[in-house]
Amino acid sequence: MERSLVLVKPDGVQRGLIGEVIARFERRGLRLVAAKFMQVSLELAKQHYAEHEGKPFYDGLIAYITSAPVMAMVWEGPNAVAAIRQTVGSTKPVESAPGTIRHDFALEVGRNLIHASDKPETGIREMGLWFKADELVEWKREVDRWVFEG
Ligand code: D4T
Repeated sequence: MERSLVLVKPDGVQRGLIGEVIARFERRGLRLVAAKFMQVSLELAKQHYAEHEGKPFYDGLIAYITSAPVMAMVWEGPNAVAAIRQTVGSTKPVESAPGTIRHDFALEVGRNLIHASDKPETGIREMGLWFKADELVEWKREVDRWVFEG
């Protein structure tokens, strides 16, 4: 079972799209592990986007993610990282496939609404950055056997 960090970024929160994002992951069959509505500190933003430090868009990225509250979540499921990236769409919204979140709700890369971990290892790293171990909820759903094959 893989896990991915998902952030509804400040633009998604301001535009009232938290419920829309959650509904899409629920409908896909993914299971919620943790959720936290929060203001992102400068320190956490820098840790989260460490790989982009020095790039031309870095300062704007840090300003954007710290500009207003975000909804941070962890979702799990078989191949959750790939499934979630697929539902989210490409980094550049105009390159996203129709039906994806970024296609349906966004236009610009600097206002692309949502973050999702890009690899299983990244999911583990990011989950540790954003959540304490006791904030992660281990649970089972009655419907799991109708969604998860194993
Ligand atoms: P995040 O991390 O926000 O989910 O985005 P992605 O995983 O889809 O894309 P990324 O890591 O390559 O980029 C991180 C973040 O930087 C912004 N960005 C990116 C930007 O403003 N201009 C750019 O040219 C690129 C490549 C958008 C997402």
